[in-house]
Amino acid sequence: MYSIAENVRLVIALLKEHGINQLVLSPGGTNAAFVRGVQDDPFFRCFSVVDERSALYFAIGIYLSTGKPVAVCCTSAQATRNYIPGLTEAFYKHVPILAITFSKHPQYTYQEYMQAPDQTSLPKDAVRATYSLPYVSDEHDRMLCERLINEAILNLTHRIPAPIQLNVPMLDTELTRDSAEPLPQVKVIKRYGKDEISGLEIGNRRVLVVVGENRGTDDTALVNFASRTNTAIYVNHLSNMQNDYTVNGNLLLTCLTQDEFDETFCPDILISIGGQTGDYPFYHKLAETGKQYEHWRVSETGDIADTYDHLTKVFECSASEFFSSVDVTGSENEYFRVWKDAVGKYVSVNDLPLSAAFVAQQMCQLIPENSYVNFSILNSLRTWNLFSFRNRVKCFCNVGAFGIDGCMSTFLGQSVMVDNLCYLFVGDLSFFYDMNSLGIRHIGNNVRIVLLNNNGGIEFKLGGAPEKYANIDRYIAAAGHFKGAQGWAETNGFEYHSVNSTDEFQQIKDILVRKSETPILVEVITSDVNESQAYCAIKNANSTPLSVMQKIAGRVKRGISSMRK
Ligand SMILES: Cc1ncc(C[n+]2csc(CCOP(=O)(O)OP(=O)(O)O)c2C)c(N)n1
Repeated sequence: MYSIAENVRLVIALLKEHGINQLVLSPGGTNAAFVRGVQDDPFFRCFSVVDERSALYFAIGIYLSTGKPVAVCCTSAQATRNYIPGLTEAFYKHVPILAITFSKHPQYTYQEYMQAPDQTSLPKDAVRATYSLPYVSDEHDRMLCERLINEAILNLTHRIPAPIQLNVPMLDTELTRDSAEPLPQVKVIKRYGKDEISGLEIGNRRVLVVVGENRGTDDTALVNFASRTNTAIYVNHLSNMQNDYTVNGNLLLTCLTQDEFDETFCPDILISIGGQTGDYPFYHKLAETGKQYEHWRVSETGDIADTYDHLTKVFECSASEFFSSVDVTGSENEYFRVWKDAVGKYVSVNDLPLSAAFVAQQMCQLIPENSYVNFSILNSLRTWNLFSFRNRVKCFCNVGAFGIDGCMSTFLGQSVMVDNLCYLFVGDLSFFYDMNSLGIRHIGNNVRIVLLNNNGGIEFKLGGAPEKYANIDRYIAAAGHFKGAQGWAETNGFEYHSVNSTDEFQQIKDILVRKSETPILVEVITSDVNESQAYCAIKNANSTPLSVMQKIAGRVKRGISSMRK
């Protein structure tokens, strides 16, 4: 019998999956739910030590004899404090002890409730990290809990062994209630070093490599890997990668239904490299699929980032090391062709109204080779990812933290260090937020700013009903704040142009790609209705009927996936 508390059940299940079976248990009430579960489970070897100070030192002794991580467990209130001396010894001795502490539900901490002191305030040289589990009320709590327990256990032996705290909150009403239900199925995350890569089985499984924000990784090993496996490489502008196996699939994913994606495009293995993708369509399709697939993350820091809730393996190495070490047997690459065929069906939409999309459609054909292109976050990036550049350019966006506060400063900092033409496509709230940066005196003549002034944040209205726009404008999209950039741009030495129609933009666009004596700012005056119409027109024109997708699907022989989420 195991406790009905889901966080306790997950801890026990994952201790078993990670092979941690040596437990030192100290008596108490709040941790009794855990103790009842492990004491009768033959997987565990339990030791009872009453005094928590002694229990921790006892656990150190077990580790010294076995070389295997040890878990200790105590109740709430003063018990955790008494782990501190032993944890301090373990910290400086590099002993991997998982201190599983229990606490009351956080609602009760600092509320003069009985036995509810803060359990997560251990000294910094007692544990390397503290993981506070949530009380599990829904599926999101459950996924967080699962990931944190995996992460805590992996952190015990990451590079240099160390003690780790895992705190489990409990409701008093659940302390004594068990259930005959077996332990839950859990997702186990494992971390591998570069020496553990060869021997991995890829076979002919469908591999989707997704390249997040990237500034010039050598893709030789990746291309070689893709040429010998059933692999497609998903990129967007921030991937800054283009080779024989890349597909810019953002428009496709924007237009596909989830069923269409699941049926035809969902991989068996997703391998992520680079930073954030900033790609919402990609995220939604991969996170919301009903299909089972494994996510393997390749990261030099070995950090556990379970972006799509499917993470099973983390490889602590560079992308080149990973792709040159994986054993590949040679496989027909039908998966890449499925993506390529679908992406090849894109339709270009004529007669877009004046909008960010219209500007992107025009400029993607014109921006010269080797230019630097910056997008302000969200809408600008989303729009540009629907188009492909004719020439090779370098793309950037502040997708680290998605602030509208510093797009222009970042862009200008970059521009002063190069001679190449540098473009920023920026919305009005982002532009005016960071308008002081236009006064930076180092700005060069290579700067081209295209300000899409649609009177507020279209982000919050896109795809919504126009009759609701006025209500959104008041405080959410923040319309009506800024009156135009001409004065400020000219004050700061910019050549300024205002554009009010598609014809005017057509007439002026060439100045953006020519050399000039000053930096240039073009302000495109548009509207929320135009923006929304343009976006929907592109989406509608490229929404492929399911029947066509199913024909494509018929050509795909899917490998049988033995994996579970
Ligand atoms: C510093 C900061 N504050 C608030 C936000 C929330 N936010 C995200 S997008 C956005 C609107 C951006 O509007 P605009 O720059 O005009 O671009 P548009 O969406 O109209 O293209 C806001 C306020 C943020 N990302 N960063």
